[in-house]
Amino acid sequence: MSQIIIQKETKNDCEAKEKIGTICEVQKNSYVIKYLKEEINAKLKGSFYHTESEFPVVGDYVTFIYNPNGDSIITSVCERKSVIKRPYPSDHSMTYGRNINGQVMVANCDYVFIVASLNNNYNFNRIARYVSITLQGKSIPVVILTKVDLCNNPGRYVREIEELSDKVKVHTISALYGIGLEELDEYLKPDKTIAILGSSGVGKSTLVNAICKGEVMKTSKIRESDSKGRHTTTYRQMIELENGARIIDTPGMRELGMCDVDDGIDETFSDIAELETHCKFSDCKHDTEPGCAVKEALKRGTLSKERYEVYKKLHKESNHAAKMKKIAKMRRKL
Ligand SMILES: Nc1nc2c(ncn2[C@@H]2O[C@H](COP(=O)(O)OP(=O)(O)OP(=O)(O)O)[C@@H](O)[C@H]2O)c(=O)[nH]1
Ligand SMILES: [Mg+2]
Repeated sequence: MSQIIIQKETKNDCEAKEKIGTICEVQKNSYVIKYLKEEINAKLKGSFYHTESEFPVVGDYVTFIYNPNGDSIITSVCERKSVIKRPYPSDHSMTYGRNINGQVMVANCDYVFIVASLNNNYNFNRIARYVSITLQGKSIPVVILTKVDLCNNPGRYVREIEELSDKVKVHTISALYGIGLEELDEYLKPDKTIAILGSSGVGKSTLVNAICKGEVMKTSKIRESDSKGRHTTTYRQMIELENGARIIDTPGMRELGMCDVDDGIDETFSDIAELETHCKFSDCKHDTEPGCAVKEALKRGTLSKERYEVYKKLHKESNHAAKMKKIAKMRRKL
């Protein structure tokens, strides 16, 4: 269909008219744009390299000038409705890098599937962190606990995630044995975009293949010695399902660092954020101050100590990121 449309246009028409497509793959300096049903290779317009404009990421809508004889040219990135961000790999690059606000990994996702496997990979703090980052970036977090076929007591983990936040849904699945997959249909609707995030080896690509009912992504066995994955997926890739839903498979991450995501943390732990508004002093540190609603809830047992510790730890990290950003801003002004 799209091919017909593209072929009908004369060369001059194609060069003159800007089109809008979606970035479905990024590799070093080359991009693949999904335009109708076509995949079009593209490069960035030179001005991207001389200005502060953000480079496109998978999920971005971009304007481009179609070139039937070679790489098309991306001219701009459309406004993003949601992002998943992380800090640049080191404090150094965060300070001197082109964007001190952090590195956008994927854009315009309606849902983020936060994938953890139920064999040695489950880590409550890590999931809380992913949820906060997702909410901060304006996507909806969905926790997917995979490899349920290898776990005797999945209910324990499900309850823990349900108690983490009322903003989060949780599903247990086995992509290998087709267990629980039908529960995901509610997200896989036409025009919805879903990013799949999680550590290497948890079964992200196996899940993509199960959803697509075919081997779209390469998968490989985890190491037997420590159950860790082998970083099989090496770049982010968007796959469109027949019904028009889009899934973005991503490489496994060792750790997802945090930018300043205070709002996302407060949204995740909305009960604690709400409690804080009842403290006598607005700048209460929940330490020795009188009239502290948080300490009172901890004493009464209506707030669990463990949950509060995770909340505090995430805020501490987020505050550090905010400080780094301030320093970077000041350095830029010098
Ligand atoms: N038992 C069991 N094994 C699974 C399940 N899902 C995936 N696996 C296995 O886990 C291994 C890793 O799966 P992948 O899909 O490659 O993992 P990944 O998360 O994409 O890993 P990276 O691409 O490295 O980030 C493979 O051997 C899969 O067969 C499951 O539901 N049950
Ligand atoms: Mg993979």
